[in-house]
Amino acid sequence: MKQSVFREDFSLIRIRELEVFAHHGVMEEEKKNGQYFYINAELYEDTSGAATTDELYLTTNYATVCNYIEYWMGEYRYDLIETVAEQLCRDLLVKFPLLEGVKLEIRKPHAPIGQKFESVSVERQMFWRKVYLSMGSNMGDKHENIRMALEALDAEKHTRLVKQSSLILTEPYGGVEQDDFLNNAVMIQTLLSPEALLNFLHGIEQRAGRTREIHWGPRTLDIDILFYDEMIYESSDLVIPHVDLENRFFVLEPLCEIAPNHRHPVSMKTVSQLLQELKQKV
Ligand code: PH2
Ligand code: MG
Ligand code: MG
Repeated sequence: MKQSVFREDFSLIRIRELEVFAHHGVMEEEKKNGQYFYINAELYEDTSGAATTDELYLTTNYATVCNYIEYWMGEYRYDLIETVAEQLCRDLLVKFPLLEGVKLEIRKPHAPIGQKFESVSVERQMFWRKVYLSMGSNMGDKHENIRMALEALDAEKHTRLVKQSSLILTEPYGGVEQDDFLNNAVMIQTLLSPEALLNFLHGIEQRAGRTREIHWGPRTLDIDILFYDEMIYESSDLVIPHVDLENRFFVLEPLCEIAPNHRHPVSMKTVSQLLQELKQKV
């Protein structure tokens, strides 16, 4: 999605030096008296529909955005302009659904510091990230577990459910004797970082009554991150792309239904190619 911003049919709406009075700051006098802030914003979206039809409802109304920023800056009080930039990016992306990304500069020319200076500012950009997930359940009410997970994903305002595959029954993979799984794949958009998304997904698993006992054993609900944009990421508890996806029918089959042409960022093979290769291996 980040790349799509640079496609030719993308444009951006730019707001320069929007003046708003607010009370963000670390110093007591800043909190008490307030000061003027100046905001520069770049709003990324596909404006081609609006541009060809001349219809306002097909784009994001910059007047509404300016009003919202003014309201928002007055409504909250943060110590740091870092926090202001972060939270305002997030809230703009949630509030204005056509936006794919936002870049904000929060400028504070009257910050109370001893020296003469022009201004101090913080810049932050944030985009909706495209993420593919795999879900599986082989204990309890399997359909209900997956339905609950889909509902929870959609209910979180920093995550949007975009596409889902059909549900398939699969034989257990990995050598543990256990009941068949119900599996699917979904595409979401999210503003959460990989680690924050993982935490959120663990919370959903727990709500379904997941306990972590046997490795690869029966579970009420398992949600794995397959791809996160084109990111290649490794930490002690998360590896993206998923390390074993190319060996798993129960992942590739539903994924191929919703994203046959999506490319693995390391091998650069499409999902459909990976599935064909796995079929030939067995
Ligand atoms: N999940 C596992 C281990 N084995 N087999 C199938 N068929 N489906 C799964 O979701 C699954 C599995 C570990 O997460
Ligand atoms: Mg798993
Ligand atoms: Mg898991």
